[in-house]
Amino acid sequence: LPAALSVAIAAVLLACAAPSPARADGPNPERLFAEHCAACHGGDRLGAIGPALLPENLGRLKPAEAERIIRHGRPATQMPGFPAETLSDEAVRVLAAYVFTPLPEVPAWGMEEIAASRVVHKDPATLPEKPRHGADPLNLFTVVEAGDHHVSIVDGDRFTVLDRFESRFALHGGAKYSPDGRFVYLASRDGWVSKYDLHSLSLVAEVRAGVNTRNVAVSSDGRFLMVGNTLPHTLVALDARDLTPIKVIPVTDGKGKSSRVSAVYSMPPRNSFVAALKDLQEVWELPWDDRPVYAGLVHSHEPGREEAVSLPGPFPVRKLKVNEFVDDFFFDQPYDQLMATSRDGKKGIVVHMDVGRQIAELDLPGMPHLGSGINFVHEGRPVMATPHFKDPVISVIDTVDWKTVKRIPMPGPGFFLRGHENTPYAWADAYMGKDRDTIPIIDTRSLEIVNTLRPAPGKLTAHVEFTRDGRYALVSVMEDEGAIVVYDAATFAEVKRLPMRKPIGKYNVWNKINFSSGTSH
Ligand code: DHE
Repeated sequence: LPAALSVAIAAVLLACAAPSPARADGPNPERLFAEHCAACHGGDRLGAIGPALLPENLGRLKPAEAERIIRHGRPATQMPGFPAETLSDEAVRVLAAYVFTPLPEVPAWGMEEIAASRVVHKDPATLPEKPRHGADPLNLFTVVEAGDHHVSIVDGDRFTVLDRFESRFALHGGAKYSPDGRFVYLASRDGWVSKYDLHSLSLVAEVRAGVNTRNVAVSSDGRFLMVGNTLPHTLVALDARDLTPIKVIPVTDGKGKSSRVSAVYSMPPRNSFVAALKDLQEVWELPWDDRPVYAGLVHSHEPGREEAVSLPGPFPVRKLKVNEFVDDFFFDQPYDQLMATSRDGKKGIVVHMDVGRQIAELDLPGMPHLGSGINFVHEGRPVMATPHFKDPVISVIDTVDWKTVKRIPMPGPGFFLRGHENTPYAWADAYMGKDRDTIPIIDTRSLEIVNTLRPAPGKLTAHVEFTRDGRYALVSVMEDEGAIVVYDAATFAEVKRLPMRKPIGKYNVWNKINFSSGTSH
């Protein structure tokens, strides 16, 4: 049913995308797009696995850069390069120009459309009080299988699959749980948010909160979800009970410029969501309780660049001006400070959330993937570690003086990193390198690699998550005929192998709801 609904919506959206007139000479842009781009970016250019390709949505991208990306691909994404045998120079130019051509009409996606998209599968009042399975409800894993767009719920003690259901097309990013671990929320790249009940193992409700979505966050009081979109340029607050939309917040600077959202997360100690923006040099904080956490803390950062507070009503926006466009960010463990980078920048920045401005710069070349960072204590100092998309290193940074403690050499540039309070080891990958079938394991005491696993030689292997007690580590062999491989986290011996269809991420309930220092936010 979800797939059928997706197709129906795609058909409606497609109807909005009238083709531009065919050119009499030279390559035909619509035909080229349909042949080479539509499978990932949608026949209507509104996005699917890949982002929407519309001038409104290309933000900081320049036409020459678009041509380079078409030819050479984009690192750390699923965007491949198209060599000269596939696309001539002229075809590349035509395609790049095409994506900067406005659609006659971009579909509106406001309160009305969001509310109309909502599907209620189960009346929340009919859900059981206790789990209908014998597994530890706080040691379950939600596994996203991209191969056939399914989700598996895995018992984290017996390593068996309790349920497997069809998801929306192209789920992306971490599953998010209600604070009690009872419900899981999933977001798809094309804007669908699904709520699933881990007691009855059934879908509760779904809503399409955007046309192209980055991710979803859950308030730590469990009442709200906040969805960050790249199309339209909005943040959307949902009622966590049944996914009813509460508020659509336009992401603009108030002077006519709008922005895609890079990501939104919750900051539990502050009772607020924080969102970073791709096209405005601002970080936004949106409190979910009725007491603005920042009362009296409105500082100016530079003359003429005052921090502004706008939008009365629920989710007022506190805007922090920063010196970078933020693509990727991370928090220190107390959630006082935010580290952020722009994908094309050489430096990172640190924003102190109470002070309300940038307080430090970070020396972080090589495209760090801060979203995959972890926190731990090294020689008595709080540090964070992050892989880099471009450099074969893991950087370890002191989160007090913001100095680089070490750049640990790795077999290749990586994507993800995971740790856990009950193990001294952090598990990485070499996703972006030629040894992409390896899982290097770092001892957080010596900051050296102590073991390298190769669960399925020749097959892309990445993304690790621990059981709630940190005794076992689950690793994804990310191939269509892939697997989740369970390892003993102390001896590194294989314990079990569960066949899966291109498993990407997996998320342990306990680790996520307790904001484990070794897991993602
Ligand atoms: Fe992700 C998380 C952005 C490409 C798999 N990725 C996230 C999050 C963001 C993000 C903002 C945090 C969401 C959350 O948990 O709330 N991802 C991006 C990109 O900008 C990038 C580089 C380009 C893009 O295509 O958007 C990108 N990501 C990918 C992939 O190509 C991956 C490997 C496969 C896929 O499914 O698209 C991929 N991203 C993941 C996974 C997570 C994720 C598995 C969750 C990690 C976690 O442990 O929480």
